[in-house]
Amino acid sequence: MTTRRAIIAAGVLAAAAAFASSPAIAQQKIVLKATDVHPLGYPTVEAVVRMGKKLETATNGRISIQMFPSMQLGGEKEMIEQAQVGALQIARISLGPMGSVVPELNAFNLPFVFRDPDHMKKVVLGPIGDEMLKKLSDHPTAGLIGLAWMSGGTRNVYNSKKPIKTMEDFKGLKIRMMGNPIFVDTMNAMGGNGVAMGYDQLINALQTGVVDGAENNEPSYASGQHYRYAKYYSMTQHLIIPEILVFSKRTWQTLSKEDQDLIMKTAKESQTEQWALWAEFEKKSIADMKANGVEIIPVDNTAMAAAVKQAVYEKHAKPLQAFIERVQAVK
Ligand code: GTR
Repeated sequence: MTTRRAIIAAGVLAAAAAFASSPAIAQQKIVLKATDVHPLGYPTVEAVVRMGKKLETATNGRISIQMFPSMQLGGEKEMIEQAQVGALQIARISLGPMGSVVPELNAFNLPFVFRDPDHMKKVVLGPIGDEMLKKLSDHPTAGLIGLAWMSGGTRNVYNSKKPIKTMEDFKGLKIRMMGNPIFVDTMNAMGGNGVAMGYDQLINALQTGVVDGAENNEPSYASGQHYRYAKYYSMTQHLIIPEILVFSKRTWQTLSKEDQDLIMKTAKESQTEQWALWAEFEKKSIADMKANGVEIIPVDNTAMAAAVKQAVYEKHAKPLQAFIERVQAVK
């Protein structure tokens, strides 16, 4: 058994013990294991920590959240797997790796599908976002309940070699992308070589030169200190990907309706809090980047957007067309 499998198996046993549904232990303490790739203090982590405090207050300590930040339980692929089997309860992940779980979610993973972060917010916090959460929760094999959406800012490309301003500048550069074919194809269409890899492997890959760069929002780049290995941050703004808070369906089914409602309510509150925390944290991250000598390069992304829309939409967007049109109609 691999270590990862062993961890998951141990987690399943522990979870089964913790969530045994006999009425006699219904009042027992419920400790919800939550995880995130980011460190304590990062907006997504802080919002879930606050959600835990609210749950404790509302239930006199009967329900609480134990947070495992900083990839302590592995990368996002592992988080999804552990939530599916009930080895953990709450995972805050990017929507990026969720495309392989529920393909419709990829409508939000397409490059340039949102005009700007405000447009993304309007869509995901409106009826289309609700519908997507329901699609996830109702999915027969996904094994996850969709709780809430969070902000993931706008993603830009950074690298260790040179300032990237045009598609020509990407030539020969290996750029790490999240594990979803849409993103690898996006990078290839922009002119670079997309390499799929988990976030948990990225810092090492940057350090050893396995990749020349990656792409992310300012908060991830700054809090992960990726500037130590890749100082050129080019404002390509190619992806605006929402973050999602998911809950293990296996555990969910063992909870009372009241507990489910309370978790849902506090999750929606954490969504609002995260969005507010994000705005501040983004500013702070840009200041950190400047203080650490990052070169922030303005980019005219018109040609990149055109190339990406042709290649990536041709290949991935056809089954999602109806959703895309509805997304773009949101003003
Ligand atoms: C971050 C996001 C993470 C993770 C990471 C990545 O912006 O918050 O959930 O997906 O990007 O690039 O893998």
